[in-house]
Amino acid sequence: WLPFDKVKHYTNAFIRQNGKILLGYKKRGFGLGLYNGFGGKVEPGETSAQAAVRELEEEAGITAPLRRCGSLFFILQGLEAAFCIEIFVAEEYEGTIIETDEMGPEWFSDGSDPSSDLPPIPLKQMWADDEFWMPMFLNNRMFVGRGDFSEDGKMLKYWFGEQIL
Ligand code: 6OG
Repeated sequence: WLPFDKVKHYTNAFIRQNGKILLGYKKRGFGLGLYNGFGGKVEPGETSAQAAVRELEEEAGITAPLRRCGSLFFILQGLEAAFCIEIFVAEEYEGTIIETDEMGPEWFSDGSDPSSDLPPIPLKQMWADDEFWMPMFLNNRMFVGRGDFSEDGKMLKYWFGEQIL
């Protein structure tokens, strides 16, 4: 049973390169003050892959050959629609990374290079679901998951799993 039967589609994109991962510090709107990949709402007539490329360019100033690596489904108490978020990744990009009104981009260590002097992925300053799927993501696994959030942003119930190939 759910209090609604509508869903909004979003994208979220990460760049990983040489033991580094690019995150953005969200400066406004939903998820303010949290680090996340770059993304937003899928517009009418657009595929999620097109939206992922567009949003990365709007929020970080770069283009990348993004591919989908995961799918997340969330319900948040108090909202009128569920969220479906497709996660994308690329190992290369074109252009110069810029700070925008929405996002402050920063590189973090993805943990694969112990001698890296970059900070580790700031899971404490990210959405509560991320610590469950981030290990699969960092292992280059495809993943799917669901999280049910309370109105004040706590994840009450969840399930995350790796795709069997
Ligand atoms: P705009 O405000 O830019 O889109 N997003 C979430 N990401 C994670 N990992 N967990 C959640 O838990 C999320 N809720 C939203 C999707 C918001 C951006 O934030 C992501 C979008 O990339 C509930 O339109």
